[in-house]
Amino acid sequence: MRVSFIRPNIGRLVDGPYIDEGRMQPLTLGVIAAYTPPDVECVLHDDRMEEIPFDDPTDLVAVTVEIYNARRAFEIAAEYRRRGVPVVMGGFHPTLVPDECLEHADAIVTGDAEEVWPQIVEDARAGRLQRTYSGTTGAPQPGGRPARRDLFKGKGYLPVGLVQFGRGCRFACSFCAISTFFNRTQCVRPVEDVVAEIEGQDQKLIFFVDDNLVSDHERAKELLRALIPLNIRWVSQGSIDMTEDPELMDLIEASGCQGFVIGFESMMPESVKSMRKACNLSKVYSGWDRYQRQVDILRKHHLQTWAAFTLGHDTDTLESIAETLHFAEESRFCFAAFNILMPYPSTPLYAKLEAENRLLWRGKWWLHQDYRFNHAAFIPKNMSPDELTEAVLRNRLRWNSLSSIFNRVWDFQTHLNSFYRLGTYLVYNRLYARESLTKQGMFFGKYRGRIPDVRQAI
Ligand code: B12
Ligand code: SF4
Repeated sequence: MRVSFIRPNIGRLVDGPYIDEGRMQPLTLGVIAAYTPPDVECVLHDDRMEEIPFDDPTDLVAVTVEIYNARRAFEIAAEYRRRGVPVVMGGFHPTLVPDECLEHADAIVTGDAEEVWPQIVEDARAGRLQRTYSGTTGAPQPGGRPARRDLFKGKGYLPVGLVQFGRGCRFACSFCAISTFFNRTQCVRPVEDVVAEIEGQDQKLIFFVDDNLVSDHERAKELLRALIPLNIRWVSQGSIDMTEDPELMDLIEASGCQGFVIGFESMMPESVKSMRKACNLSKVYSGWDRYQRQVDILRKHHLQTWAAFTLGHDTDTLESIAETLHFAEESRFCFAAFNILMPYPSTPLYAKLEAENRLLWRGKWWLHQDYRFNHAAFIPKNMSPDELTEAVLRNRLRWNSLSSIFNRVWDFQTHLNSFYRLGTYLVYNRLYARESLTKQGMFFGKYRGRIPDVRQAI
């Protein structure tokens, strides 16, 4: 028996792929493959840079689906089902919007795959696939099975090893799909399993794909103590409240951390309150400069921060969005993501906007043929949807300009602290700049025509 694992891209040109330059190993599929019965052959197709060989013989297709690639995932599923091959979908989208995915798949899996996947393969083998399988949401990779990284070889992924310590997060930000999916909890693996999985790789840089590595400070400390002897460099995602725990910050630095993706979201305390982002409402620092003091702590520990912002909250204005750019430049962040606030189904934000009749694209922007990546999908309070799209794009264009990259590099605590950090700053800033501008305005799914040039847009 052969199972084909598919990672869909956001979209695809009719005459070739949109090449995703920032592509990372699809850890999700490597993990599910590891729980496949050993007599089954596993193959991996990554739509981000390869043609999918629809005519190659295969017995079962497993597609991982997020909201951004749902339209493309449904197109891929239709190709296989037309050829009589059953398709199973799993991931965030099938869990949060199951009925929609059931229209395009033979079976869907909600929650985690590890416990239910072996049964699904056996059911497919016996020709008795059920329509829905419910996985629990617990600690990743029970039994300590490492991901099937052999499937990633030769595909041209970035030289970064992806590893997961835990899933979920204890906070309940109103726009975030994580807190719905994991019900405001975080489940972590035994530290020794994580260490063994890192030791089994030849990567020098590890990306912990946790939603919030420091959701629980004490658990995080256990992991960090075990990382010190490994002498690795690592990056992850984490909440800014980490800066209020000096022991945690010392361990983060000592264990080889290069930086975190941190959700600052907004400069406006009212916006932060309205989105219920408790981790950003500091217990220690108050006043307009609270973020500044926290940023200084990150810099003191030489961390190269990737700051993430969600723009378009009800208290945001065009001025406050411009102010976000100013803050990010002043803070000399290494990278920044200026994201339009997106209504993800099943979140409190989505329910609120739906109740107020403010959703655009009939509430299903991810399926609409005219919706484009990084465009507003709801009616903001203090500006029009187009004004929001343009204001966020303006920040992104300015941030990715050569002059901004040049001005931000002058920080001896972070980017100029070592040749390695300077190299990271220069190489990845150019790569992410290209990547973020190429994706801007992409249509979802298969698209015939030219991709709009965003630089003309404003
Ligand atoms: C790492 C990561 C990234 C990495 C990419 C990694 C890669 N391999 O390419 C980076 C940082 C580049 C990234 C980018 C983006 N990401 Co991202 N990412 C993640 C993150 C944190 C972890 C994913 C992961 O590797 N998990 C580890 C694996 C082992 O677990 P898993 O994916 O959870 O899968 C388990 C189950 O879901 C299930 N399952 C999943 N797929 C399937 C398939 C089958 C067949 C079965 C049976 C089961 C199954 O079983 C798995 C094992 O238990 C997730 C959050 C999360 N917790 O998943 C967000 C997440 C998937 N990302 C998200 C988003 C929005 C994005 C961006 C669009 C952000 C942006 N605005 O630019 C971009 C672009 C994404 C794209 N499609 O191009 C959202 C998607 C929201 C949604 N409702 O779908 C998530 C959920 C984060 C969030 N805060 O909401 N991301
Ligand atoms: S802290 Fe981050 S991961 Fe946790 S709920 Fe808020 S946005 Fe989601």
